[in-house]
Amino acid sequence: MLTQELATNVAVPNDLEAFWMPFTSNKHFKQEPRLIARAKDMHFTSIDGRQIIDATAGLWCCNAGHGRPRIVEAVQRQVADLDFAPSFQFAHPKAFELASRLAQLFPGDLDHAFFTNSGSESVDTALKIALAYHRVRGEGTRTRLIGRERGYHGVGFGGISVGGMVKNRMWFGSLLTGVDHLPHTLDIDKNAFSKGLPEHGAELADELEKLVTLHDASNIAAVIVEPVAGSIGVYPPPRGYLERLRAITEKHGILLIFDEVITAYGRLGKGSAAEYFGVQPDLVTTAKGLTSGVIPMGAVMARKHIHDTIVGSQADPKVIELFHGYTYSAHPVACAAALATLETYEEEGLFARSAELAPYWQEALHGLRDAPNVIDIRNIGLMGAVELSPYPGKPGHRAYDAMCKAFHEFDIMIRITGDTIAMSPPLIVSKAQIDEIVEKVRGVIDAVA
Ligand code: PXG
Repeated sequence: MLTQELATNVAVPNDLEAFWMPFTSNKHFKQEPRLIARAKDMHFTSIDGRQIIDATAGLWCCNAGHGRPRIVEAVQRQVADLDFAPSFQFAHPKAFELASRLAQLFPGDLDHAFFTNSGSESVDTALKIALAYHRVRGEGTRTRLIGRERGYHGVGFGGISVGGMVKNRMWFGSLLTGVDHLPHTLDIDKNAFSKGLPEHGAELADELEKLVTLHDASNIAAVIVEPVAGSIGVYPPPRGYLERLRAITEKHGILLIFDEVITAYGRLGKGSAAEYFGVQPDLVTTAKGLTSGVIPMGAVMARKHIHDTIVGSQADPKVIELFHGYTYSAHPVACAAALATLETYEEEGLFARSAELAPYWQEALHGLRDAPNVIDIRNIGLMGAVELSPYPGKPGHRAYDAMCKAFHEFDIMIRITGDTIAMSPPLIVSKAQIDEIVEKVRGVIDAVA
């Protein structure tokens, strides 16, 4: 393949055809590519040498920022020392060290970590653990899974079945059977421009009671929700909603799974949304910020009784208790990256920093209320969304144009979903950079008015 050298000294491919890009409009991208060469701290460097401020922490994952020395060095060292060790029937020390660290980080008795390589795998893992748990306890009729409209739980068949984003489901056949969905919680009529948690909508959790009445609790295994719906465009939960969901699931012996692929590791100023909201789920799915995006890795945190029930189910100690796992579960390089990431969070006090910045972020973001076509602004922690009205008859196009202009003309990376601009800067962002992000987003919104 021919290459050319540009401002960044990075070889640029001149044939973009072979890479079938995920969740991308391939045709348009390849006409007008957005290529990234390097990253450091709060910035990407585009292939033509421009500094692009990262308002999205990559894909909600680079919570410690980019090119952080401790993480880079840990990965370099680990890959030289132990590039791979199997986790089926063998192991390496860092896997145990990391699991113990995570057990301390997550609240209550979420004391056991099952390692995966992505959020999607974490979700499928958690759903399978939920089913196995009930079966081992002799409640094998509990097979139904309940998700929520507009939820995003990755792209495995389990995840899209409990997920509620129509485009992610409609092409792929019958999915898992025995799945129901709670209603989503966005109510722009009542809650537009709420700062933090919206006041209206806690009662939407009561829809779960209707599903219990319909199916009987004895057939329901688990409910999975994102404590803050991220991918759909940042829907903080209505005040009291998560508490109600916990009370109803507990009453009926249904497991509650929080999908914290976005919300864990400081995004809300705490180790987890479970801690932030003071609501104790039975299983927590994570990925992304676990390694600050540097190496793919996910972890499912399970409460003690779930782990002990499954692991304790076999009298014979030589029998495998859970027939599940991935070749790369607890990959040594990923474990090293995760440990160095957690150390970076701790050393630099990044969770506390995120909490301290959240009010500043909120006010800065809500300063966009008077920008053209803005119909709602939502925020919590260091997550934010600005919802725009669509171009007439062309849903999604206004935000798509915004993303392209943001990159090419305003030197900022934003995420979009429908006509919503979503942001989640690395937790190292400064107040001046928050101002810069908001000013650039205002320019972008003006440019697509
Ligand atoms: N659960 C949640 C809550 C997520 O946000 C996944 C599962 C799946 O993770 P993996 O690692 O399999 O992609 C996610 C991922 C976006 C965006 O722009 C969001 C995600 C991924 C890519 C883009 O909103 N979330």
